[in-house]
Amino acid sequence: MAAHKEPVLDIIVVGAGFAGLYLLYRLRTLGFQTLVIEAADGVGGTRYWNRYPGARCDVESMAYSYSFSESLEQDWVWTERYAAQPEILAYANHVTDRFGLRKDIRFNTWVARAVFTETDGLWTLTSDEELSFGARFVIMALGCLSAPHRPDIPGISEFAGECYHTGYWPHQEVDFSGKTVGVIGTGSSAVQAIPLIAEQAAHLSVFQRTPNFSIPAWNGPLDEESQRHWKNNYRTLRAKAKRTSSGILNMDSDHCAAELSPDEQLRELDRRWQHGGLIMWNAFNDIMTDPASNELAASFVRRKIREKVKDRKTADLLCPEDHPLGSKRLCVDTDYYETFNRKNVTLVDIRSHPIEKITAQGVQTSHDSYALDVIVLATGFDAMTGPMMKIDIRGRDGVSIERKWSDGPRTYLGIAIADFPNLFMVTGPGSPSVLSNVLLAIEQHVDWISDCLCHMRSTGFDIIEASPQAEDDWVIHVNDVANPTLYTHSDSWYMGANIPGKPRVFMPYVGGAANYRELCNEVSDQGYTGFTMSKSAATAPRNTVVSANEQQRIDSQTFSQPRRNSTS
Ligand code: NA7
Repeated sequence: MAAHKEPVLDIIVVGAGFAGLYLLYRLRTLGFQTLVIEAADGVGGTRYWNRYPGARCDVESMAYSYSFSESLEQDWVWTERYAAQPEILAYANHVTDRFGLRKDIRFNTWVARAVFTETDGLWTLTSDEELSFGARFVIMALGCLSAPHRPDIPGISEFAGECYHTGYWPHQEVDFSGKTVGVIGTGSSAVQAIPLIAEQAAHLSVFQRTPNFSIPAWNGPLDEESQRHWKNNYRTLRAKAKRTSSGILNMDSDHCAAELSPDEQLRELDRRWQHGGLIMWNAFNDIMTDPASNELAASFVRRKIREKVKDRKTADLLCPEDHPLGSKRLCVDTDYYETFNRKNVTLVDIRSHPIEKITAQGVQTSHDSYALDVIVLATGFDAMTGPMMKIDIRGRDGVSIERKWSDGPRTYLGIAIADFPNLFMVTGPGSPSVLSNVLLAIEQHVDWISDCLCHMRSTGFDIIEASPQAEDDWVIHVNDVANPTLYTHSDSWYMGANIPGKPRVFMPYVGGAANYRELCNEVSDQGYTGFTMSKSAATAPRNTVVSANEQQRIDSQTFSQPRRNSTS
C-alpha cells in the first residue's frame, strides 16, 4: 500500500443517513477532522432511497427524531402521527443545513474498498472511481436496511414492462393509473405501498409467499395537544424511553399473559390494537418467550384480519400461521387488509404455487400467468450485514470482512470487530438497532463512539481494537439471549433467512435497549474493557500495546486538537 500523499483525516464516516449526520455534527463539534462519504446525491440514507408510495416511519414521528438539540426538537413541526418519507427526508435536510453539515459531506461517492495498513495504522478508502481517502478512524454509518435484495427469479431481466424495487425507488413519481401491476412481497414496504398502488392501478396482483402480522397505524394529522405535550416534556419522555427495552414508549408490559384473566388479556390486546402500531409487540412481557402468550396475541390479530377481509379464502391466506407474532418485524398499516376487499386487487398465493419465472409479459407461477405492465419488488434487504459486505473491508493482515463474517456477523457490542482496528459501526449486528427506536440507538452509539475517541485523544492512544476474547464472549451472549426467544423460530431477515445462502444467525441484540446501554456504559466507565489501545507504529515503537484498563497517559497527541470551528 502506497504511503498517503493526501492529507489524512481523523475520521471518515461512510453514509449520510441519520447516523452519519449526527456523527458529523458531534465529531466536528469535538474538533475532529471529519469527512462523510455518501453514495447518493443527498442526505437521508434509507429515507433517501425508500421513496415508494406510502413509505413512512413505524415509530411515531415525535419520537422518531433527534434528541441532541433541544432547539431542533422545539422548532421542527411534524404534521402526522407517522411521518411520510418526504417529510422525514425534509427533516434530514433541515438538520443538515441547520448545522452546516453539507460542506463536509462528499456526495455521489461509492466506497468500494476500505483497507487498514499495519505500518502506519491508517485506513485507506477507495471509491469505485479509484479516488482515495485516508483516515485514522473509519465509522461505518451504513444503516441496517440499505442493501436492497433483488431476488434471483429466472427471467427477471427479461420483463418488458417497468420494474421497481421499493428500496431503490425512482425520484420522479411513478404513475400506476390504468396499469396492471404486480407487487412481489408482503413485508412492511409492501404493506405500506399496496393500498396506495391499489387506488391507482387498473388491477393489482399481490404475490404473497408469507403473510405478516400488520397492526393499524391509525395515522392522521398530529394534533396540537400531543405536539405540545411532547415539546413540553421532551427531556422526561426521552429519559423514560431510554429506560425501556425498545426505546419506544407505551411498549413494555409489566405482566406475563398468565398473570391476567382472559378478560384482562383481551382488554390489553384491544387497548394496544386501538392505540395502534408496534406496541402490540409487547402486549405481555413473555410474548416473545412463551408460545402460549404469543398465540393469544397472534390469534387476536388473526380475528381482526378475518373481521376486515370479506372473502373467506383471501382472509385465510392473509392470516399468518407459520411464525410467532413479532418474530418477523410487525407491519404498521393504513387500510392494508381492507385493500383486499377491492375488486381490482387479487391476492396470489405463491407459497402453494411458487413463481416459476418472469417473462417479458409478466409473472408465471406454477399455476397461472399474470400479464403485467409494472412489477414492484417489495422484496426487502440483505439486512444488517449486507451493507458492510458490499464494501471490500480489509483489516489486519488483509483479512476481509467477508471471510470474517462467513458464518455470521461477529462483533463486540455491535460497535467494533476484532482484527479491524479503528473501525466502528453504528447500529451494527450484535446491537439492539432494528429492535429499538433506531434514532435513539443511533444517538447512543454516536455518543459512545465520540466519547471513546475523546478518551483516546486525551490519553494519547491512536489505535483501538476489540479483543478476540471480548468479541467471542459478546457473540456467545448475543446468541444466549436470542436462543430461548421465539425470534429464532421464523425465517426473518433478523435471522438472515431471507437471503439465499446467508448464514442463519439472529443478528440484532435482543437483551433490551436499556440493558444494552448500561452494558456499553460499564465498558467505557471501566476504561474500555474488552478493547486494547495502542500507539500506531508511526508514533510509537512497535508492540506498544496497553490493555485499555491499564493504560497510562501518553503525552504526545496524535489527533488534531479540539478546534472551535468545523473542518472546512
Ligand atoms: P421484508 O420485510 O424483508 O419483506 C420482503 C417481502 O418480500 C417478504 O414478504 C418476502 O417473503 C418477500 N420476498 C422476498 N424474496 C422473495 C422471492 N424471491 N419471491 C417472493 N417473495 C419474496 O422487507 P420490507 O422492505 O418490506 O421491510 C424491511 C424492513 O423495513 C421492515 O421490516 C421495517 O423494519 C422497515 P418471505 O417473508 O421471505 O416469504
